[in-house]
Amino acid sequence: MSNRTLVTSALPYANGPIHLGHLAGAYLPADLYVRYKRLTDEDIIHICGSDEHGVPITIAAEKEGISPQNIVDKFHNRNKQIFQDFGIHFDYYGRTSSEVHHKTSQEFFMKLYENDVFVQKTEEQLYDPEAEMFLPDRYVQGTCPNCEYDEAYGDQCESCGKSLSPTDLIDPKSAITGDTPETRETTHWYLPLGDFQEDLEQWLDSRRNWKPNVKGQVKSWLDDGLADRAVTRDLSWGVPVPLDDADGKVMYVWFDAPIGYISATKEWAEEQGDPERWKAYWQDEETDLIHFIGKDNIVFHCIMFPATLMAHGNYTLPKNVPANEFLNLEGKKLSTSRGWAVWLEEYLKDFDPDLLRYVLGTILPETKDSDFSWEDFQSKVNSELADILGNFVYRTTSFTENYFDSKVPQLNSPTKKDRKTLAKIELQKQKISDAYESFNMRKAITETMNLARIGNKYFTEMEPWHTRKDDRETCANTLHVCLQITAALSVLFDPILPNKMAELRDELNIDKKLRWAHISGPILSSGAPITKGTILFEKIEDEEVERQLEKLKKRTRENEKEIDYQPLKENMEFDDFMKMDLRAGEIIEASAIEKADKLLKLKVDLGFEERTIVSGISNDFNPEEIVGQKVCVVANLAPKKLMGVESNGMILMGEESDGTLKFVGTDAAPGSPIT
Ligand code: B3M
Ligand code: ZN
Repeated sequence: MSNRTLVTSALPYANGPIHLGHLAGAYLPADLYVRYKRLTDEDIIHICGSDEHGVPITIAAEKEGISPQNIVDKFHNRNKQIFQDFGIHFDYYGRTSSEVHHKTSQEFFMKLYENDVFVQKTEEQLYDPEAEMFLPDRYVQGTCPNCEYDEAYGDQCESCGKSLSPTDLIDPKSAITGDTPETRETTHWYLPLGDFQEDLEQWLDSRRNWKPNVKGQVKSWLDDGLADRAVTRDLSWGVPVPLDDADGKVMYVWFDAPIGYISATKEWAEEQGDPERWKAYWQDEETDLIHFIGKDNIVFHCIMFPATLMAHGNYTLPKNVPANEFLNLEGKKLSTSRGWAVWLEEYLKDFDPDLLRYVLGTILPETKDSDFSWEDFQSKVNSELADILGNFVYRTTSFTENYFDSKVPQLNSPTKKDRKTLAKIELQKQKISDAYESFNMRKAITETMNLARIGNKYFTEMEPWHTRKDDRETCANTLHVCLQITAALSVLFDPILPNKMAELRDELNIDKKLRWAHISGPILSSGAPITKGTILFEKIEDEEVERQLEKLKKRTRENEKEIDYQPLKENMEFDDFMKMDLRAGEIIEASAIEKADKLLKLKVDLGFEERTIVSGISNDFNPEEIVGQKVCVVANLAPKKLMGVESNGMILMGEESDGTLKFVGTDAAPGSPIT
């Protein structure tokens, strides 16, 4: 096992502030992991920074009417600060507009160019004559050729998850002028990913302990065969392509952004006064490179970037990419544009960062999408942090102050129960380590809280309030055991609750530099002085939860006022309508479709037969919850293949202004015509 690790967290676009979805996807799990590893004295650094290029930046700048530079300056500083306030610790927070980054990515580009890796192609691309520019990526929207979703972007369809080129879109429209673009010829450099297929497959096969959802997604990309990917764009914002014949061309943001991890490591090494040190993290086979990202970034980190590193040579490849799924809010998909999000800056005005670190940590979307609700937040703060951890620590320290003169009592002839309880510390420590090592942060947190549960139960069963009167020795042993557990908790909980645990270690007068190995203990020596604990966690009142919900709803109501309802389509003839055969049906089976983010494969009972229908509803519904759902089906729609599955019909859905989908239901028996 290596003992040097480089952890990277996805570089957030510097086009908006950080919200709960970002935290749950990459930053909190990465920080938990790094803080744990640091306690084990491993050589580990955590690198992040702002992604300051690409269409997301220029579109945001255009919306705000300021320059791209102004946008990135504003959000780089804001986001750096907010991560710090929330206790997400990076060894270095770089930015891709830095000189070192421009130089590093240009060196990469040139090395690949000189190695003859790129394919240069001149092709027709979409062009907006009024805006006088080509329309790469999100500058164009249209209908997805794969699933017919009509707001697909030029780089990806958010409905079926397929990655696209602008020219794939049916009925494309410029995002700048709304006009239908024309096509013009332009030349670009492509990374022929197919050339790396075999090496990528080998590399993936050699990786152990990956999350099945990540490995599955990468495997299915590979199974489909890899196509050429353009690594340059006709844009004025980005890292200029360092070739003579490349005027007005910059690198594709997904080519330069991951190289940003390397640039930031170089800047970190420079700051350490050891400019060559970055090489140990990037070029030494013994170093474990771990990328924490959200699931929408998997293809870039598991195919494109590794291929770039292979093409360059001399770089280590990622050891693991523990990508998370998405976090929903109050049962609905997060949407920053509609105000359906909780921004970190806003959260920190009302609550302590540690509370959210804990609660979010227990619901991280590690294997499937998960949901954050304020009610659950309140319940976990009150019944877990306050009632279990806070209560245990408080009753232990205040009892010690009141009846043992604020000193750790001696352990004399402990009973089997005392010894067994003490041994639980080591047992839990091991379980927690295993969970962190396998990127199972939720489990690590649950097992950490379980030690506080064990302590609480033991305290209650031992009834020290009785033994203190007639059995001093037993009482002393009870408190000794509870204090050792408290001390162990102050280290075990450190990755999760760094601020609160620093306070607790102060109260216990124990060394701030306590490491993971010390947990095996005993940490406290008999007779050592401790201070009576303060209440670590205050309970959250119902009114506070209501206030947060109201804030969220008010913001979306305000946003809703601005909603432009879709204009009505043209009238149609009665006879045309009558061609449509609508039937009542019932979903009898539902399952996810690999790699298709939004699609579910449904089996629908239509009375006279059972049908397979593919439906783009997986963002709103889990397969399990919709079995038994009564639906209206367009039953005579011509069959169509979606992501390799033949769909025979369409399920009618209502779509609310925030994109939330609701079934159009009917109580009629399956097969009944809907007229
Ligand atoms: N900025 C996308 C995102 O924020 C992108 C990540 C880059 S990581 C190299 O989701
Ligand atoms: Zn699609």
